[in-house]
Amino acid sequence: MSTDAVSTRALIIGSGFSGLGMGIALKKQGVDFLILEKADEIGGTWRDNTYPGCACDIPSHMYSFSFEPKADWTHMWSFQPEIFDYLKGVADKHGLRRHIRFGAHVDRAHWDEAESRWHVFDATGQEYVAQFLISGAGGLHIPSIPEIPGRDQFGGVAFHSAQWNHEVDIRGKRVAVIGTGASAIQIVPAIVDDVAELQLYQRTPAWVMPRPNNAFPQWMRTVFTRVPGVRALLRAGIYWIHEGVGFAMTQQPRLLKIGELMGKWNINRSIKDPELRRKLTPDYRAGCKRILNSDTYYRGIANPKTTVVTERIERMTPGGFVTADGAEHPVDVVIWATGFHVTDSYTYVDIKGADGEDLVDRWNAEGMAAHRGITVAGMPNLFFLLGPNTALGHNSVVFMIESQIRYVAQAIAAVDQAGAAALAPTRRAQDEYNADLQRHLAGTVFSTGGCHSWYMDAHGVNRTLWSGMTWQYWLATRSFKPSEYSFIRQRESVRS
Ligand code: N01
Repeated sequence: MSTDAVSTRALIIGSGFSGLGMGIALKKQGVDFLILEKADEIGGTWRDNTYPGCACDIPSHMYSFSFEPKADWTHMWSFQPEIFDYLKGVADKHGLRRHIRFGAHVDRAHWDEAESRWHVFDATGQEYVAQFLISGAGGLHIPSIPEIPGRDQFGGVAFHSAQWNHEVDIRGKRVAVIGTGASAIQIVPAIVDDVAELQLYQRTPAWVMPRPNNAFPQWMRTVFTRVPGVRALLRAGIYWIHEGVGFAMTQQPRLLKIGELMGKWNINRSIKDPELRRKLTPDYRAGCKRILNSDTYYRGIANPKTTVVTERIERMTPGGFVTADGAEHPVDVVIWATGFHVTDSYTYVDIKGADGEDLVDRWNAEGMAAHRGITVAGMPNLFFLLGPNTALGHNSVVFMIESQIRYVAQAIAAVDQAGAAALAPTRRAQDEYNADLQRHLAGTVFSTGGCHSWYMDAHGVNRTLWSGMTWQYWLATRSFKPSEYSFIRQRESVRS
């Protein structure tokens, strides 16, 4: 340990919903901690994504901490500035800022067995030492831009949806949006009126459900604020409606046909051209990829300024795109709404656990897997929030994060109670848990729905989504089970 290393008991990576929620829990538990944040502000995904139209596709009364309700959300599905403000308010209220090191981009960490401590380094070389290391980095923060031949020759402006360049004036420009995922469907209607021409490059159409998102009238917000129980009732209603969708996705995929009828109705009410309707209608089961919701996306497409390009992009030129049919598409601005490095996100941090074992090598060889999505055999005192197989296709990930935070807090308490230095799940417990998880996933729409999605890794194994409903995950993580763990005293090996 260098002389200027910063020591604390727990290090948390990231200050989004996960990192902030974990910080609040550790504060309550009296565990000294530091949050390492790569940027100069808190907020994670809700700080980074500032694209026009950016909003949450889960209702805000559910997509918020259960212990920090906000009665006066302006919309059912709030826009990014309001969610960002909410998180800043939570950080301030709980006095978290003094626990945060901004500009600390973690790029490597190793477990020192003799000391039973993690040594963590940021990109500037600053060293941090802690007994517990908790990643709240999530899996949707490293932009993915396709390697299209000629991309570096493009003479216009190009940026990723999560790195929106607000210096660029898109008014009157020929703009290309690449991708038709959750980000793109919000961007298209938000910019179409401003641009001269909008080319939307679609590889796979999404199922997009209707979503009326008018602002809550003031009287309703007053009721949520003043009448006891109403807001909680709304949250419960939202929760169980989404769990109903989760039931269909994970137990009865055939029920999703009902959603497909709604999706088709959503297309038909805005799009009159039968050929365009055909292009926009998915040929896979709804839910196989993330189900999207918007009342404005298809209207944006119906705008005469919009062209949907379904031919494969072959290459880029200084002036735009050339598609597989040989057509040239001149553009001034390219917006990559092409998603994130998800199943390989772990390769961006170098983590070495017990006996110097490299987590990247392990997961490259075996696939990304953790015990209950949180801890990893051979990696003492390392915890993941929104780790492997804990993302959702149907409900609020904040619910999952809260379950995990509770579990991590219990694990830390268990180490202290046992008078140990560290713990790691046994290989057996982790393998049994994951074998069961994969068995359940095999019957879900994510596996059977006939699509290609970012839920799957390079080997076609779902390493991202939870296999059931969220209350089942809550049950699976509600109480920490010491019997699934090896407890480690200093200088002891953790291999089991
Ligand atoms: O990214 P995506 P996103 N040529 O990966 C296409 C969350 N989120 O940023 O489907 C042409 O979903 C790709 O095509 P295909 C949410 O969890 C949440 O939109 O692979 N196209 C796809 O259409 C979401 O799922 C909110 O065939 C290419 C698109 O790019 C996740 O973030 C809001 C291509 C990428 O879609 C990611 O959403 C926004 C290529 N070479 C996002 N490569 C909330 O409201 C990729 N594509 C909570």
